[in-house]
Amino acid sequence: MNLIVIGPAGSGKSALVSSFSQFLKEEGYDTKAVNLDPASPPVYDAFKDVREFVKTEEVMVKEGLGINGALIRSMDMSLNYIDELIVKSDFTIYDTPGQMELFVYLNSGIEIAKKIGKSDASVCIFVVDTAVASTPENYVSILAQNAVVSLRLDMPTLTVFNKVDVRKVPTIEEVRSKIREGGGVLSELMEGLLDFMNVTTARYRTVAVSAKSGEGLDDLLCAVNEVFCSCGDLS
Ligand SMILES: Nc1nc2c(ncn2[C@@H]2O[C@H](COP(=O)(O)OP(=O)(O)O)[C@@H](O)[C@H]2O)c(=O)[nH]1
Ligand SMILES: [Mg+2]
Repeated sequence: MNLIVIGPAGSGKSALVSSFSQFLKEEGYDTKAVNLDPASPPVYDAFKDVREFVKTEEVMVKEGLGINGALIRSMDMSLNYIDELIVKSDFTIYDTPGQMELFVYLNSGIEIAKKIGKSDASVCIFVVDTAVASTPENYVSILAQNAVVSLRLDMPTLTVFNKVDVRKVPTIEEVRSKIREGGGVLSELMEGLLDFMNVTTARYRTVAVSAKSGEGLDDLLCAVNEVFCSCGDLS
């Protein structure tokens, strides 16, 4: 099975790849971590690393590009090596670039996701920093972003709230009642955006983890299995 870890910069994608792959190994699964971020060396033991082929800092120098141009160029170049970066194991966990826009909005990012998706049963783990989801405005924005990721990557997507060692995840009822308290035009918009939840897994359950303390990783494994079962990919 493939797990593609995606999410806003700093949400803890790489930290989660590290702790979840460690957790799965300890559970006895053959688990491999793959780094698909050409701009950052992995903070875990990567079985494959896109930086063996493409390093963003070198692209900047060689092609005389600024950081944004070099990131885009690096993604396009990474696509040429994707066949060498896909590995089969019980769980292969793919870490993606810090800036999720690179993966979600660039054609090369989408092509990479498609190639991974074709190689085995795949699920996207959308990682959210719980602190960022703590206001109703931000919570609904995150749900909307999550829906965009599912649509763009055409893959089942699991919403995972990270860093719960720092802050508790608000319940959907708490978010809804805060929106209603707020009143006004924006609260109508926000309540409408809450419907995005229906196209995300936050609708079924909240997966709350801490990549730092390891809390909730067992529940994340259950949630991953549930996604595969509901998609009919797990016999
Ligand atoms: N407290 C806490 N910090 C975390 C957790 N996960 C990641 N971080 C920190 O958040 C920052 C960004 O993490 P990183 O994995 O690099 O994020 P990425 O850009 O999404 O790959 C780092 O300073 C991590 O140490 C967590 O579960 N709890
Ligand atoms: Mg990272």
